[in-house]
Amino acid sequence: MPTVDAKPGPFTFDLESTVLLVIDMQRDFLLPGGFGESLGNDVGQLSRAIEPLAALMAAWRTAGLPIVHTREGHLPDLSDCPPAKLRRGAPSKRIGDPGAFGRILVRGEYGHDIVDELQPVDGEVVVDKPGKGAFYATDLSDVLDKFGARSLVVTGVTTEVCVHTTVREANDRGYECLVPADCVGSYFPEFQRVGLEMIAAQGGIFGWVADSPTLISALEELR
Ligand code: C5J
Repeated sequence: MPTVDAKPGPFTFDLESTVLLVIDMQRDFLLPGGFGESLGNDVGQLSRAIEPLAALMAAWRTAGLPIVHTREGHLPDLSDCPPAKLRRGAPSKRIGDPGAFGRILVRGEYGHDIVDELQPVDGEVVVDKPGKGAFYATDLSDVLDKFGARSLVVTGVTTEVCVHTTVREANDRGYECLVPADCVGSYFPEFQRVGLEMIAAQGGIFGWVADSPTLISALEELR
């Protein structure tokens, strides 16, 4: 079984039961001129994760391992968006409002979809989620059961919001989670640092943190 150097200690995983989860690498969050930037965020803090994540996904596919993507967003009639979430933020920049890439975080819109560099390939599952956590109101548990997953490599954006919520949900469900630090991103450098520290603190209270080159090397050594 491959083992990678990680914090708080080595992470060993079984190739037969490990899924790469790619959280919300959507244009609305990542593209210049889009929703994320319109909120005053520096999208460059997120886009720096694209290249390492693309390399990890390529290595994962070469190893024949499963990748599951998620997208945060809502039905066009917004019936799956709680009023409290809908009211959040400045008017004209709320979920469902027209944005530079279509209605903000609405399924089927250009901005809701995954950035070109990280598009799923045939056979990869895409889970649409209305919340921050990928398990809430989705069939992710069933999808992971079909893959026999016990360990998850969790990547994507944003580190302290949807990645963290999903890692916490997964940890409570008994999955062992590894987060490659260079494959997750936050608009806020401080949240990125602290978010990663929180995962590995207290002996790995939520999981493990490593770097993607270490993980890719572990996969390549098996070939
Ligand atoms: C946010 C996410 N930050 N995918 N969504 O609203 O982290």
